[in-house]
Amino acid sequence: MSTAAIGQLPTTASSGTDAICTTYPVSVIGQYQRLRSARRPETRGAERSPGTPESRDAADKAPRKRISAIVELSHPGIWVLGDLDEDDRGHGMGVVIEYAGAKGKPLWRAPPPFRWDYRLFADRNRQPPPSDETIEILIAKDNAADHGFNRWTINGTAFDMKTMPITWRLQLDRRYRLRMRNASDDIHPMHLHRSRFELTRIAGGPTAGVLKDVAMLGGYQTMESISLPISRDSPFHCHMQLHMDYGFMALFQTT
Ligand SMILES: [Cu+2]
Repeated sequence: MSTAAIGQLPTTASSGTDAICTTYPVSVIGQYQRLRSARRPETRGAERSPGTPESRDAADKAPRKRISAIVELSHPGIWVLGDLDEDDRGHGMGVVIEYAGAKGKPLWRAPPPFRWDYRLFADRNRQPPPSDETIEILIAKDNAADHGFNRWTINGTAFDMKTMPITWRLQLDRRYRLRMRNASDDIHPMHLHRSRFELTRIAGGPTAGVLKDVAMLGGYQTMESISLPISRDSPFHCHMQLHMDYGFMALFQTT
């Protein structure tokens, strides 16, 4: 899920400076760095933050889910900027932040308990536009069904990469609500290729103004979005390669 490794390419910083953290392929940061904002409305796939930047100790990250953030560096030393999960972090999900002149081994300091919520970035004054039609998307897993690998289905069908069937035929002048229901315990970064959607409901609550092309769907959760016009021939899939390769994909054709 990541190409970063602890000890690889240490980032040197001076005390008190801010580092623009737009490309770190990591999930979460320790309490001695603070995530100050995540915003760039013009960036495809980034959280759109119409209000005041939020300050957080951590951020959620997934394959191809991009976050534009500023990391405040105000505690000299050598720190690990990495995944909250100790096992994943130990296998390379992190980078070292090294202040100029600091000596010693990189330290990890766990942040306080943390729960990510896209609604941090919502526009509370916005009413999402109505949809012309709802597309129901039920995601399920068949454990070890394909030569020992898990097989993934959307509405009961594992996508066939050889025949590439059209799953939904849409009209360009219609607006679609995508209702994604996750009948598995895995988290999936849901991706609509070449198109974006606006989150309208997540984890049981309404929201508006968050534009994404990748959004995390939690285990056994439901997420709804309103599509902006969906581009012609847009694949819709989980952005974890193994899930996509084993059936977790559908194809929209818009005319
Ligand atoms: Cu997945």
